[in-house]
Amino acid sequence: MMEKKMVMEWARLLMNYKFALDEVETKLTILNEELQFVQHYNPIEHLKTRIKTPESITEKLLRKGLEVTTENAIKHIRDIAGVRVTCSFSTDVYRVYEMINRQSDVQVLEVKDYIQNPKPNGYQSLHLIIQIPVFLSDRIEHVNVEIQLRTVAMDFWASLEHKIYYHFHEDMPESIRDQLKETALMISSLDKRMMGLNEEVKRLANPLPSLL
Ligand code: 0O2
Repeated sequence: MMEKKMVMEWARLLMNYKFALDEVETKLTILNEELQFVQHYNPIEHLKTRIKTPESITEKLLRKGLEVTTENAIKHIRDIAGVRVTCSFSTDVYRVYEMINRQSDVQVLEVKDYIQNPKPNGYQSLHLIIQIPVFLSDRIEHVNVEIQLRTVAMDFWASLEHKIYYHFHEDMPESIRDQLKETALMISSLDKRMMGLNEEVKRLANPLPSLL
């Protein structure tokens, strides 16, 4: 009986995160489609959402030395619901961030700018923890969602690094570590070149009239 109650508690918790994720996905899709309509330009290339599995939540709580309860999950794990937003250029990353930040029902709780300050291994992304209200039948739940924003090139690097990390964990050979750092720098410079190229094309090409 006790077990059934716990299962229901976790199912409800995950459901709330799913609702929050649906809301954030809709917000981002609206921004992208509206900009496509008024400026003939879509800042977002891909959107991917995921909910952490109960196993992964449990593992993270135990790693933090915490008891596995829904209260602790809500309080201490801010990335149960996650959205990964891939943009063409880093200017788009910050543009999407600004648009989200301006929305009155969104509270930005935390910003980690690994683009301005990459991680020591070279990882780049802009991470936001936001909180949004989810309107349920009898109450409002304020739910945290992690948004990771990055360019296509940063995403290419991060997905390869993730696979490599999976093989070696903390014992990554130095030569691989060095090559990852080197390729991260190449990604940065590629992003800058592509952005410059895009600016030049915008200057030279006949723009479609903006509807704004
Ligand atoms: P998954 O499978 O993507 O969910 P915190 O969540 O704050 O306790 P941390 O590490 O300080 O832990 O958070 P941070 O730095 O914001 O990173 C969280 C997520 O960013 C990770 O989630 C990864 O998705 C991604 N990330 C962070 N660092 C790296 C990196 O070096 N390489 C790659 N490829 N991804 C990174 P999870 O929970 O680790 O995994």
